[in-house]
Amino acid sequence: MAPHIKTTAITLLGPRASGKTTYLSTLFYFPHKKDIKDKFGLVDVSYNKASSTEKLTHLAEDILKKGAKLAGTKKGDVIDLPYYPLRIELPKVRELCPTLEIIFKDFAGEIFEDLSFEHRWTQAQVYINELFTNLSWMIMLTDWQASHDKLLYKPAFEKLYREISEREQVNKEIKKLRLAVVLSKCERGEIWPCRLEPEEDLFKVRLPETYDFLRSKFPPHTNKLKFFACSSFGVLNAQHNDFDPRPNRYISDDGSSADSTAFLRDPEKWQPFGLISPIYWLATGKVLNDPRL
Ligand SMILES: Nc1nc2c(ncn2[C@@H]2O[C@H](COP(=O)(O)OP(=O)(O)OP(=O)(O)O)[C@@H](O)[C@H]2O)c(=O)[nH]1
Ligand SMILES: [Mg+2]
Repeated sequence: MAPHIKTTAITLLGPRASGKTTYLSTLFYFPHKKDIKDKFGLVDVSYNKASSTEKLTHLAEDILKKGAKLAGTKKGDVIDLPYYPLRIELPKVRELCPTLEIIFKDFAGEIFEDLSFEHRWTQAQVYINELFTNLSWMIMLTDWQASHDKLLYKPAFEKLYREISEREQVNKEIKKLRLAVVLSKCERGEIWPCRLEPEEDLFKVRLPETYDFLRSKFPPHTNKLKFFACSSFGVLNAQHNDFDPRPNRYISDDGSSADSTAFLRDPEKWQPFGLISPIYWLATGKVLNDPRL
């Protein structure tokens, strides 16, 4: 029988502005719980109000809904890396595991980028031990230009893989490591129709070098790697299937980069997509059968 509660610590990693902190704040805020209640029961995401998590929900209120600018996460000191505990109740997935207790550690994007470039590895080195304190990694990517695929993502994964295989030799626990690789901001028109089969329709097609490398090292039968798509913003009217799949996103016209200034177009229709699926798989090794979670 599946255990009733699973506790999992997750390392959240990915390049700058890939949407990691926004993902966490959306997850904590969980704006669409009433909309998915009929199918899933009242999914509850709760957290300790006194902890660092309080500021994540402010972020959802003040920045995403009202459009203030979100500052990137600072690299900071290894011992000061922010971590966020939360509990997710999934009343209607009883046959698997209805309660997840999760601790997220949010790594600044700069750290992932340090891994990509040989001359910056010494800077990354101090954080690498910290990555391995958790055996569940969620790696969030967002761009798909060939240059990112080849020069940013693949080299970072090569470096991480080398570390994983070296450490496995001396610490057998590391064989339990699982990687959820997530394409974020999937409300974008070109990729929204591909969100349901992210491995085949997004990663294989849009990020072929990174995909081939990862799959060659972590073949499907190992169940150590899975690909996901998510969007913290979602589309308008998502509950009516694809009736109005315009991105629920507004990009300010003040001339600043779209990467750092996107916010919600209609906060009343906030329906994020795919937030819980990668967490669930990391925690249990099993797939939730509805990606809206
Ligand atoms: N379109 C869209 N934009 C998003 C989404 N999630 C985040 N963003 C925007 O992406 C930008 C970067 O988001 P962050 O959450 O700060 O990214 P990060 O990965 O934490 O970045 P670092 O802290 O620098 O590593 C912000 O302007 C967000 O509003 C999404 O689901 N869709
Ligand atoms: Mg951040």
